Amino acid sequence: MTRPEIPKKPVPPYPILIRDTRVVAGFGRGSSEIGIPTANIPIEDTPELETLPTGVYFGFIKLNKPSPSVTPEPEIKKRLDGKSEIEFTYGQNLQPKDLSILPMVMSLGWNPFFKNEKKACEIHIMHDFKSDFYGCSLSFNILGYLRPELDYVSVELLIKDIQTDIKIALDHLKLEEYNSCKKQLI
Ligand code: ADP
Ligand code: RBF
Ligand code: MG
Repeated sequence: MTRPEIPKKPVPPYPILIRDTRVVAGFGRGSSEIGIPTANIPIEDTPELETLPTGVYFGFIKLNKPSPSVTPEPEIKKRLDGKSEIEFTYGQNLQPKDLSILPMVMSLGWNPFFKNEKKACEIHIMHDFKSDFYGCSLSFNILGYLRPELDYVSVELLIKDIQTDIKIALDHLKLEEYNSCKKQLI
């Protein structure tokens, strides 16, 4: 695949700002099978995500830690496959530095490599979290398009492409015209 050229500043329709959505459970493959965790976001609540073409995108994300008085009690929920269970903590374990405006890459689509039957929006955040944050409320902006979704002959090649996505995203997000879009999330 030759990757599309990425402009040196966001060009319309970007930036696309998505406010006050939340982390839901996926299949649990991100961490276990590819070693790249992705916070899954519900598509059906967000018209911008329903109409956006499938593919890989980049931008910034801000997790919100609600005050303890309005945060639901931690809860155990079943995964999409109904098999394993996960704890929804609603972001109550997040540390102050986890709440800064962080760079991210986003995959929107059918994950052809895994033959999903449901379109998924998944965000990998370039940050080292010490705990999960299922149920956490968050806002993000989409600042550009990296490439189409692809099928792969091996999981290693999928991982390699995601690592390249991360590098290209970080290089562009450093540029002033992209970096200044952080202010949308303050
Ligand atoms: P799932 O299929 O349930 O989304 P993953 O294996 O993709 O499972 O793991 C995702 C979860 O890992 C996220 O919901 C989040 O709580 C946590 N997580 C930890 N570090 C990160 C990170 N850097 N980016 C995204 N999610 C992360
Ligand atoms: N899955 C695919 O099948 N094809 C892809 O091209 C693809 N690109 C991705 C790019 C990024 C930046 C991320 C975070 C994920 C991508 N995935 C892709 C999704 C990956 O298969 C998914 O995160 C795991 O299946 C865990 O749900
Ligand atoms: Mg995930």
